[in-house]
Amino acid sequence: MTSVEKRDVLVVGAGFGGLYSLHLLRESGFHVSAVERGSGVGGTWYWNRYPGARCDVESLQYSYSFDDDLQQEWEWTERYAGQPEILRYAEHVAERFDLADLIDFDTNVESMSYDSTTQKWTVSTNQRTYEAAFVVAATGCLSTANLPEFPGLETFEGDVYHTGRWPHEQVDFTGQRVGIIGTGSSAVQAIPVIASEAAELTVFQRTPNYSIPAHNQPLEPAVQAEVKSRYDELRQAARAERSGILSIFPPNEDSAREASDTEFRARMDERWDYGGFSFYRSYIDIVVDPESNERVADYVRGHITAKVDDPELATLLSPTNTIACKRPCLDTHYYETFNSSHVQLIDISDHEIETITPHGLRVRGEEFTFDALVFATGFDAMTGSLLKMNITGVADYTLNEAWANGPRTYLGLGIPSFPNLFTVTGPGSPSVLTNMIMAIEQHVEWIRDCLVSMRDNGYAAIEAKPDAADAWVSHVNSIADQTLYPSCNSWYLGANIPGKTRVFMPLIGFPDYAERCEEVASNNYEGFTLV
Ligand code: NA7
Repeated sequence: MTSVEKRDVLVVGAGFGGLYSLHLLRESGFHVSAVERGSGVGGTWYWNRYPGARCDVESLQYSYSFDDDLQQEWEWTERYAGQPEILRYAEHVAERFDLADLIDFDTNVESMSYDSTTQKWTVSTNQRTYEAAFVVAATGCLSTANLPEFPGLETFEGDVYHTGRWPHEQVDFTGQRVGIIGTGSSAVQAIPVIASEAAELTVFQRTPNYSIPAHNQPLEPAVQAEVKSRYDELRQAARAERSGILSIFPPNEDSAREASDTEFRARMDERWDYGGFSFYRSYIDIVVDPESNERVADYVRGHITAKVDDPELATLLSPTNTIACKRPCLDTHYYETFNSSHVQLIDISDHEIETITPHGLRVRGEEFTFDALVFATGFDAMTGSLLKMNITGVADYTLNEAWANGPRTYLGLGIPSFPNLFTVTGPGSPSVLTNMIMAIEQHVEWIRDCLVSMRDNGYAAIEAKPDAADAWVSHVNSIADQTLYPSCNSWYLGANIPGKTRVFMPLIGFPDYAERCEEVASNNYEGFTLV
């Protein structure tokens, strides 16, 4: 008989959510460990090693705030950190806080089920079985790659890559004919870098995307020192922002629709020249008022037209949908890359890729030949990794059944019928609409406080109440419905995955959310049943 590893808490995932969970829960006296399907820590940053992979949140903000020595001592080198630097940071955190020994790597959860009698989870993995009173699913929001079922894919004789599962060894496209499918954030980052190596790069675009220049640059030591001298104050100010991200531009209540042409142009130019997501803080109503939205969209299209030499190509690269309802992209010379004669854009908005062939692919009745194919086709976001774990809760009810009509959580932290299971940055929480590390810290601290409170008060099980979850799902959707977010086929809605129920998954607005979580805790975990 194989032995069962017993834990107070089993954490699934060793990305930023998992690492912080391990640290805090061990510090609070729980017997805790983690399972991680990768061979190292870092989560998203472990898997997404594609050329040009970079965080769109500035490095001085996209970092842990929980330990002052860590935030003071770690030196970032660029305004936006690249994947290798963020991965080094995650590895440093694991080493600094002595976490690696708590992690079972190369360990994939195959199934887990809750026993209502023992009030424990049994978690089966490809390596061993665990029994834990609590499971913390720190499985990431963008961690299950979406590779659509293109017919003939297995016949392709060249190299195949997915941006979200990039190999660890250096990939060199020098002299190669490369085809890339997709024009989301990952592609927007990868295309300029792959183009700088490849002999020919062909981009297959189903929907064009709005992208704002990142204006990445080396981080001046004086800037870094200044931020570090006021870190606590800045972190606190960030938590008071809707997105949890601070901008050098103060928020305002102005409407883009009402601005004069001169005022509008000056403000937008200033944000464009500064770069980054501050662009979207220029006016309060960009994701609320269709006219304001269109005015800002048109401003970006003007830049695309100015950057791309061939007017027809500029038109093809110019989106017409609502700006910012799909996750906005930041880039370094994305549109300019299409001015190179070895880069071509193939518009497939009206044509599915018919088949992958041994030497390339066929679309619009035309055959394209490649040495390598790159799929930048995104993720089964927010629910994909949770549903893949084959989770069975009380009375043999599976998570796949529970979420057949979309994810149903309370606060994005708990799920009715699945007691003692917490989701870090789960659907229904601000998560991907914020600075993820900040959202992770808030969630993990809430979970730790909850577990300590249960231990102190002699409770063994906590479960979200069905009516609390129903009300929460309605709340998340009613907030989204007041905006333009649900108006296009984004992964926020699950609309990028064929057959996935269309439900707006993240909650807009971090500060109100964090306050609500605190209220719930101080009202003796209102909306949860404790036994
Ligand atoms: P995204 O943003 O989901 O982009 C995926 C891209 O792949 C997008 O352009 C899709 O076109 C395209 N796609 C997906 N399926 C197909 C098929 N079947 N045929 C052609 N094209 C397809 O994923 P990313 O990895 O770029 O970014 C995900 C997040 O990671 C990002 O938002 C950041 O938060 C970090 P579509 O738009 O669906 O027409």
